[in-house]
Amino acid sequence: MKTVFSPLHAGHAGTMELNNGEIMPGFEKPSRAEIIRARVESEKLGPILPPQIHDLAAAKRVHRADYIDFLPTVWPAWEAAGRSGSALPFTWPTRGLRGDARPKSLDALLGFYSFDAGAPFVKGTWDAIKSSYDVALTAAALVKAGENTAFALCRPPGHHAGDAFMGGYCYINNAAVVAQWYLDEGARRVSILDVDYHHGNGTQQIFYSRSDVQVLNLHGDPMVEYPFFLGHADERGAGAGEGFNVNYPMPFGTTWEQWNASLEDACKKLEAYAPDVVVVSLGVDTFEKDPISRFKLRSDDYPKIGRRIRKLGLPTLFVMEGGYAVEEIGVNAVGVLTGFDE
Ligand code: OKP
Ligand code: ZN
Repeated sequence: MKTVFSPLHAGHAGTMELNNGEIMPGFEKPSRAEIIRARVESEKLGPILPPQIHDLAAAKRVHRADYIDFLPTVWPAWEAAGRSGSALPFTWPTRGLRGDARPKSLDALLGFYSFDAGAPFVKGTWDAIKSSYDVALTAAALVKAGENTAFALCRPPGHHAGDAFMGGYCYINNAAVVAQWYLDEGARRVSILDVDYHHGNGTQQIFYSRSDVQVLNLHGDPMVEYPFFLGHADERGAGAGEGFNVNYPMPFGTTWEQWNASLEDACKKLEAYAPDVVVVSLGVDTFEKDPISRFKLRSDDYPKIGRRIRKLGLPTLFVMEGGYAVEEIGVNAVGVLTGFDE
């Protein structure tokens, strides 16, 4: 399988995040993508291609235009204000406040366009976001052109980003962008299978009222796990989208056996939906040694995921999302891909 990768992700570096009451270096760091890229090479998965540059029209098909236009302005405005460190919000228009009146100051806009303080900006962040988007669209085009699969080695990830909000390391929802792009290119139905440990709240929000994108999500129970405020089993879609959103929240300590039962059910629902193409939001933070997650998958489980997805017999695009056990992230992510390619 071909991989699409851009070195521009590396400028999104030196970020900070609030974790357990301390400001610390971000878990979502450049070495993640570099180690996956190195493993793609050493496993001889296939060629690694640079992305083609795209305009932002495809992003604006799933995100609000004012949100997308805001993203490249953040760091220049932050720097112009004489600030350094990471540009982060500290206040949000939650219940009881005005979420409709777009404010003017940068601090207010950061809160207006986010749901948490988990999407920091440094100097290279916008170029990394844009490169991640270009990587996703370029890999999507390979599958459209006839490859049975491709790997979009995206960084930063995307599945927490919604129509007009960032959060949880995510800015542009790459999986949502390519799903919509396939529809715009003539696909009738697309399935997004999100196997990242965290619920893909952004992806769910974007497609919640629609029947042309089926969203299947396997994740830690939001009653006890980030992003906490979405991802319950009773969220099944709304209106025309009723039945096309499926959540599989699972408890801390979930092992392969239990996780695989959810995957199997999701694959059955996917097969019944019979999409033209499958987009996999590929997170490997379900791994037993992941530093911020609580599932217990092992390295030899990842090829099994790839094999099961292959059995669907559908054109499949893998889009990289999370995974923070950096030492094993290459083995685990590429394990899914080699399992698919066997
Ligand atoms: C992104 B993806 C406080 C804990 C919040 C945010 C996790 C975002 C995960 N530092 N952690 O789904 O892998
Ligand atoms: Zn995750």
